Amino acid sequence: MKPFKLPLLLLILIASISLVQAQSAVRQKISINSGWKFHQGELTQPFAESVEWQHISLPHSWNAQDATDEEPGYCRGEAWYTKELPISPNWKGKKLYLYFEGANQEAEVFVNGQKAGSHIGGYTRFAIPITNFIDFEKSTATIAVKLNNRHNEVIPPLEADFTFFGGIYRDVYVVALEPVHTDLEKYASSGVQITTPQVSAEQAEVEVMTHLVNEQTQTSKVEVQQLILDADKKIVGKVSNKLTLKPGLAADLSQNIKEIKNPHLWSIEDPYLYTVLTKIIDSKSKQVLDEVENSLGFRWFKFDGNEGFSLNGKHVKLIGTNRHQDYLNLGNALPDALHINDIKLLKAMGGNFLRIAHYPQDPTILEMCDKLGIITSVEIPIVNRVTESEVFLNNCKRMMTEMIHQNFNHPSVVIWAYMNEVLLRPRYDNDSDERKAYYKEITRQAQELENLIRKEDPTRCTMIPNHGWFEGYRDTQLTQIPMIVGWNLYPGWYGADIHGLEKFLERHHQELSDKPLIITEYGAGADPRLHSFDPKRFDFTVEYETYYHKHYVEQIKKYPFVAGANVWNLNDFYSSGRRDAVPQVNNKGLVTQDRRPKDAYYYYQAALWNEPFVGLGSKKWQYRAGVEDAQNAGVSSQEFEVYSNLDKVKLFLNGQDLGEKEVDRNVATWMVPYKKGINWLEVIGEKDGKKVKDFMQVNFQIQPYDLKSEKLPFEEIRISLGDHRYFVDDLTHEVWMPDQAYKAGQWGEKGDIESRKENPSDILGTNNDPIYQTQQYDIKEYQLDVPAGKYEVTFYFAELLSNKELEKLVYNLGNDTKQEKASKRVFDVYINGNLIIDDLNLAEQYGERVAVEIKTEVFLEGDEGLQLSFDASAGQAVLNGLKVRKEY
Ligand code: GCB
Ligand code: CA
Repeated sequence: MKPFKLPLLLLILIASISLVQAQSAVRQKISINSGWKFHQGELTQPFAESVEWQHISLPHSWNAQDATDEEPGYCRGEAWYTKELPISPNWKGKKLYLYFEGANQEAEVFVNGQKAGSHIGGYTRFAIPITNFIDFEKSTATIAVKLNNRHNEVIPPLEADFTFFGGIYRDVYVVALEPVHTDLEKYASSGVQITTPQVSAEQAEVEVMTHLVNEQTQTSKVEVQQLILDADKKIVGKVSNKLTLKPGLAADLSQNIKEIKNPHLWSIEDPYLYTVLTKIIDSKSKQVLDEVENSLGFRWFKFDGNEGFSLNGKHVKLIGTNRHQDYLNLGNALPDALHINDIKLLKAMGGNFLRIAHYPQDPTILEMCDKLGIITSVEIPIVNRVTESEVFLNNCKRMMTEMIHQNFNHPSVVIWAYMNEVLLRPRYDNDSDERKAYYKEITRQAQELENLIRKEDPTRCTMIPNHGWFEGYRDTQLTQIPMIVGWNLYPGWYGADIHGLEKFLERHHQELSDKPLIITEYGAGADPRLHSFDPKRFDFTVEYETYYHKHYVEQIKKYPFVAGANVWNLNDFYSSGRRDAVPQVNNKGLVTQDRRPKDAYYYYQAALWNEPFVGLGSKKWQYRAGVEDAQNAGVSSQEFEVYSNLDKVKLFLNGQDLGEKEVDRNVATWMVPYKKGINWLEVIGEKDGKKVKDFMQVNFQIQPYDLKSEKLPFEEIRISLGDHRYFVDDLTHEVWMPDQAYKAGQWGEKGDIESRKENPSDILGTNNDPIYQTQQYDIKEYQLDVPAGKYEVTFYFAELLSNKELEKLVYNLGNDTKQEKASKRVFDVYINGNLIIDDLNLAEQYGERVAVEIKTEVFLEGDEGLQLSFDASAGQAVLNGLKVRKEY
């Protein structure tokens, strides 16, 4: 065989690559997510043969199903995980750890039957040393984790508007280290803390603090080397120090690299990252004992009470979202790819800001924010209330310290936060002495946490996010203690007047003029199945959500002292106590639980993008229905919005030009004359010769203006009674129309159309809750002027009133419907005088809040149409929905 010669260039390449190869063989970190077994429930003898185990892989959520079914509540208690961990012979003489990225929320870890360690808190990482429990004679070690997600008064969060899933729901690793290493036990961090004591466009200084451990029995002489690499992995800075490490001790070493000339700054538009490579080298043998890598971004920032936020000396308005970590049907157990997608989704929206609320999240989140240029705030999960105890406070402090150490080196992080709306659900009676003492205790705890952050990380800002009770937070000092005040503001959602927003902001600026302000939350709920051309507060239509956000974005942009704002929320998320249009879900997301954008998401693209943008409104509303125009036979005209950042845009319907419109505050509006069946909509905008487009298909069902029309024969109709909204069934694509007062030739309510009821409750036995959540109350006659023929008529009922103790619907703050007392309700239903349903008693025959669907067939010989009548012998008759389908 001929000797193989590498060309010189290639040799150089290989050399420079090997120089910076990140994961050295020194420090081993391998995931152990596969091959676990799971047991739900308590175990006194975990390894008895009788124990039943289920095969699972991590990440794992044990409530993925039971937190979303129709049974209220979900399992909160003990469960066990176990796994046989293969032991590598290479691990002999090394220091071994199990490294958990997150387990909710009290964990005890056992190795070969012995307790190796424990951790409290569901959202921070932890590293359990296991070396001493391993038998290197054996090929495996038995790992067991006892985990509990019960309510615990000393562990935050105590209560909150999200579901507390249980499980080892993030990655787990084995980490194998040489006896001399950076300290993983320093709150499960990398053991390296990087700061930039001085940074400008011309020059930067880097300080690297390394926490070292020598777990040998003899003294170790080492050299600690810090290399700063640019994005091309070229060395731009270097420092090295010799050190003698005493046996069994930890030592901290601080090293400075003074002159990085013309640093490439990290910014939102250009999130340039350097790498700091930390090496511990044995002075004698020159063997590398440990090597860790951290990213580094050169940037500086400022929050100002008048001027808002600036990054690297340039003013920027921070606009983005909050994010919850769950996903449709997965609970909290997401593969990394889904976390990564979310940050891409935020970036694609034009967002530059993320409030990671209400708890620290998967490590990929901040990695992606660093990479994509998204400014972040991270917080510990104290939500709604505290417990007056030192143990509680100490747990909070521990979480805070873990959060800071674990995420310290991310240039994207600029704020550490704590205590979300901590005055929302106070303990004790109003005005009682206990209440006053409780408020004092909150202030004390806040001050302690504040002091802790300032000590652990003086390079960042602090923040407390409050609910909209100005006096309360001011008087308890919670607006004074942190550096930034966060306000969660919901005027126009929970509060009736949307302009309450401006009043609140101006008040803050007047009374707390030097305090930087962030709108840490604002949002409105929307179920993508619900639509309206006359959207109303709390109706969960996509259109109301968009309306709400338009108003907020305008105000956020208008006030220079508003440093930033975070939509609540990027995604819809599970909240088991909620009874909205989708029960057990908080649907204030700009995208759904499976990350399908709602209109407001596209609106944000128009409002935030710098590149030319056009987007069709209600792009996901692909099945629509409407009444034929009075003047314009065969078509039905409806309002249609386009979102854009251009001055003018053009809309086409089925190739026909509907004209050019001016864009006013990112929105242009047309009346679109749909035809029956498939319609194509296309919008075109142009800037500097560059065209941008968007298109969609709408499948339109037209109700004849005269139901007896021969040109446009009647086929079928669905009406949600007591409702002003359209509802599209996800599964069947059937469109439910809003109800109307009777119009001759058409259909409708013959009595008082205003006699309606609605009740946001979980209607059992259906996914189409919104149809049943509204009803026509005290209904007497309903008429449809359909032509002769054979019809299938379907009635939809639900008893909305209940005397059973309602679960406290704490989060439905803005819902004005009073819970009325139920009383006996019995009624008959007739079609054209014939008795169809006799003595219907919904509560007794089916149960309260149960979806009831009853269908029948009728034959109409003449012109009489369908006359539905209701006759109550007790209480009032009700009807929630109606479907009429012509068979022939
Ligand atoms: C808030 C809370 C958040 C809730 C949100 C809402 O102010 O901080 O946890 O989910 O309101 O939707 O009500
Ligand atoms: Ca209804």
